[in-house]
Amino acid sequence: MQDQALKEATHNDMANAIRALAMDAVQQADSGHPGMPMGMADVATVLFTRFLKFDSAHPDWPDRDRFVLSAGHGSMLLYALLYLTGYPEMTLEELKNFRQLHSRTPGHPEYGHAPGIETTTGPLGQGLGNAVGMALAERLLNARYGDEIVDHFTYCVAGDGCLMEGISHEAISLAGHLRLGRLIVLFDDNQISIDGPTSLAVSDDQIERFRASHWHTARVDGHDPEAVALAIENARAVTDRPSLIACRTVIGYGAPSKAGTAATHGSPLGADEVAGAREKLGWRHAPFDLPKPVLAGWRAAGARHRSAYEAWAAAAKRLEPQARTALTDPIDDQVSRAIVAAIAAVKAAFTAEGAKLATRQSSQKVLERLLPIVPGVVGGSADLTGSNGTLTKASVIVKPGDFAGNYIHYGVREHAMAATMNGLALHGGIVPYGGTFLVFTDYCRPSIRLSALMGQRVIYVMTHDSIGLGEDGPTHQPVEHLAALRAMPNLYVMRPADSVECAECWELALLAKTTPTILALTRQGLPVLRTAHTDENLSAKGAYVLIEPRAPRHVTLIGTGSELSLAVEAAKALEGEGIGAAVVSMPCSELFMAQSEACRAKVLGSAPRIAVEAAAAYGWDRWIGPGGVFIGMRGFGASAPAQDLYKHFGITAEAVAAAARDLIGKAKR
Ligand SMILES: Cc1ncc(C[n+]2csc(CCOP(=O)(O)OP(=O)(O)O)c2C)c(N)n1
Repeated sequence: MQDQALKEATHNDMANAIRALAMDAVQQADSGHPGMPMGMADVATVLFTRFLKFDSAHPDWPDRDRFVLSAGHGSMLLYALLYLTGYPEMTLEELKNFRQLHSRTPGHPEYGHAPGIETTTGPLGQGLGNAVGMALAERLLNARYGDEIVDHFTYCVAGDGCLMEGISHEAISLAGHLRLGRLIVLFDDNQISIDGPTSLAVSDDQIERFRASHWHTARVDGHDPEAVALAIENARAVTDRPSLIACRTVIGYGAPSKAGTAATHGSPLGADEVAGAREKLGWRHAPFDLPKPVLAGWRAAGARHRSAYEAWAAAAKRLEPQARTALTDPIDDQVSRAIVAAIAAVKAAFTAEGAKLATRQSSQKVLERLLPIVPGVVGGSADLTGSNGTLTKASVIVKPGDFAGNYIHYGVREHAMAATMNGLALHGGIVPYGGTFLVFTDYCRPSIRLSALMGQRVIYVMTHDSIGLGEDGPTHQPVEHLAALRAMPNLYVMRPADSVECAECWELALLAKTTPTILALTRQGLPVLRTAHTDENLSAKGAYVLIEPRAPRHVTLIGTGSELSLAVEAAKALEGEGIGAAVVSMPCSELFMAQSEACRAKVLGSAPRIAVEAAAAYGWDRWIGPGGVFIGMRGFGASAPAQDLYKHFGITAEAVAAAARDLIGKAKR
């Protein structure tokens, strides 16, 4: 029955249904991008009706093919496809509410707004990076679970804009190197972007570019369904390289006077042009009205793989329960408990040993302990493995075409590393961590923002977190980065002060299901400040009192990371003078913000406050309050041994103690 319906609906009618929905929804919203969906309707119809393995009734099928719309402005293409193929949440009403508040159809596809939206796209090129991550996740899980459980393709629609973005270079290069044969990019080669023809700004030979990165390539007429189908078939057969299919299309296909021009890119076509397009396409139906056979054909496409889904579900049932859960939830309750127990043991050992360690080293030691108990964790570094401490004894390197490992050499590709990690997390079954220097969060930031916006558990191991890195100098010394990262919603910025806090922060990061984490770690050694062991994760509240003075609190010293020891030293000196100085450690201000007012007030107290952090002051006013003092950086750093830099910039225990005396004196006056 279903196959019959699919046979009876003609390709043209099915593609025109996408075009009509796109132009009508944009018209109704009076904003949006009709050109791209109209141009790519033929390619998408071929993909969704003949190849894409999915079942609209089971959008969470772990072994579904992934479809990533990297050219996110063409969101109506995706929404139309989800509606047509019968995803229950994507109703006609939602299409009519395109771009309206609380709809499932925002301007750009947003992960979590409706099943079938695999990732948030809009910032061009990010989707391509995510697709690389998904294709990599598929191979990694295939190596663990076998073909019966994980064996799918990742398709990505990218436009000229995606391919002009720098991230595309990194992503393409990484995918080609790793030989991700299950990745197929469909390039909407319409030679138009916003300013006009792409020839205004770019003249790359994309085929040659991809070929140079070891991709299989093909060029087709994107309006010839058979040619597109053959190209996809060929691409699927190439298993040792990713594939690019450059689909030559006409933007706004069907619009009588605007097709092929930038006028269709990002504005409604206008009533006359829409009417003309209906005429030209031979589509005689009212807006949002779809003839039954066409809708039936599409719905049949949405159910084409039902029996494959059922076969998969039966195979999945035969898995060990833990392995089955791990496919979608690598850190379930059982693994969470194991993590908590392991962290408590690591903390106890750190406290007992009392060794001075850089937090990047403590982080590595924690990972050594964690990796064997959390098999879903996949690490890596952007060519700073030794510096970041991201490799462990349990790490096995992923090599081109060999995906049995759990560690990725991302190369010097920070941006693609971050976008790939988003893809790994979004795919499910994997919790990614990856390292570089904290200063290069700037090179990852657009992807970090998407980790946060999508609520993905991605762990950024960012070492060399201040002037404390020393001789490499100001190009490598983060100053404003902590403040900039703390400004981002739904991102935990954790700056542990010693090895014990470092372990606690790892636990928090791994258990933060819907929030990414930046672990800001030191290059230089730090003393253990948590000298009394407790199983309790004191970092969980974001800040806590490390030292409460015997004398009444005259002043509260707040520190993070490497500077907490300066606060401790200052407090000791002040104690000798009869000044009661409390020391508050604040490894994560976001978590502290989430505490009750009463809890925060208890930690911070009512005495005057001094904060010390080898970074910019921005944001610290909130914690030191009016009249408080901040001791930190006022400009860029310099190249010198770390000790000299701390002295030079006045970030010392003596400076903290002097500021405290001054502040107390003022308070007394
Ligand atoms: C990083 C980023 N920069 C700029 C934009 C704004 N923008 C949206 S679409 C677009 C042009 C894209 O051209 P193309 O990929 O050819 O899409 P088409 O015109 O074919 O729809 C631009 C510059 C964006 N979304 N993301």
